[in-house]
Amino acid sequence: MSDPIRVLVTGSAGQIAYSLVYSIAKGDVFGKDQPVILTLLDIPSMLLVLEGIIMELQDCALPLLKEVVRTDKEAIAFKDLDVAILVGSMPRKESLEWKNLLRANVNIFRSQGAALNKYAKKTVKVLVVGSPANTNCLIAAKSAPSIPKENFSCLTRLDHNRTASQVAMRLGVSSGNVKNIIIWGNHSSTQYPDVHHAKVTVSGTEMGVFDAVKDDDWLKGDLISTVQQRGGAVIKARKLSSAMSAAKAICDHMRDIWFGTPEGHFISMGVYSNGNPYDIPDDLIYSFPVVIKNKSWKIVDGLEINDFSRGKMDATAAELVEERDMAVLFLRV
Ligand code: NAX
Repeated sequence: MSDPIRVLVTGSAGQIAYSLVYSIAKGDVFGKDQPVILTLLDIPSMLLVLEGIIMELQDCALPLLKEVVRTDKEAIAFKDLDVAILVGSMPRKESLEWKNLLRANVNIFRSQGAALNKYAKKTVKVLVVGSPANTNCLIAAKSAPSIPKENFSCLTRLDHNRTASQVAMRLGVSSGNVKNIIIWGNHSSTQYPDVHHAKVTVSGTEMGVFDAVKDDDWLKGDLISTVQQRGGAVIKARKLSSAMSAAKAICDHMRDIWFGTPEGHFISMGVYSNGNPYDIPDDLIYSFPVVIKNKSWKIVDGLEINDFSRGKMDATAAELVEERDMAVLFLRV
């Protein structure tokens, strides 16, 4: 068995982390022969909750789990990390204006980026989940100049999985038969779930999703709005935001970073936009189609973009530019 890797989950007293830490500790992400040392970071008032989570992890009797550390201190949490999954962020509240929410998150992710810079391994892989995930990720990356920007990504895999599942349900096939969905842009309601390049296997034959579904209005209308609004729909029904599906998406995302994407498949994740082949502005964390090999991602090049897609890709980019510009202003003060 190899040496244990150090994995941090922030916001670990929260509801996503409750599903996530179990999956990591039982080997669903880094493999069945990779021991892990888990660090759980949350705010001071949540330390007792973390105590309870540690007891439960112990009671799971998981052979790959070598140690669990709970802390509210960045100097402990970020030390020698191989992987950082940043889930905790300032939650949205009706009383909190969007600008002030962004300001609070800039402060959290600036501080955590600086802690990564100071304490983590330079090879650390950082996945940002806490909303607004793209901009939080950009701030963390900017605050960690000694770590390559390519090591940072943000989660849009939940949106990707939601799209695949909607298409699969529409055709009555398994979601495993759908591949190469793209989520472009921001993890927000401006995101663009794009199935122009997606493939589905129906009765043993692989074909384009447009050819299989034969309903362009649905693919360019209700499918997109359903995915864009899905988080809100889950909250309305469950009175809580998506947690199990978010944890599953985090596992999918990190497992693909660790082991690579299968030949002929691409997936969606928010990555640094500099030098991208789709004329998206530089200096954003924007969700693109990527393939991953040897723990490095590459944006899939050469996909044909029609006018419909172009408009939606640019609209979500404009929102990210606005978020970034405001966040960068807060960084300076
Ligand atoms: P919860 O409110 O259940 O948990 C958040 C946890 O973070 C709490 O325990 C809180 O104490 C902790 N926290 C707050 N500030 C912290 C800090 N500075 N350092 C460490 N911990 C801190 O939220 P949960 O449902 O788990 O969601 C977590 C985040 O994921 C939210 O921001 C949510 O909006 C975001 N999501 C992002 C998704 C994505 O696809 N990118 C999808 C799922 C989810 O909505």
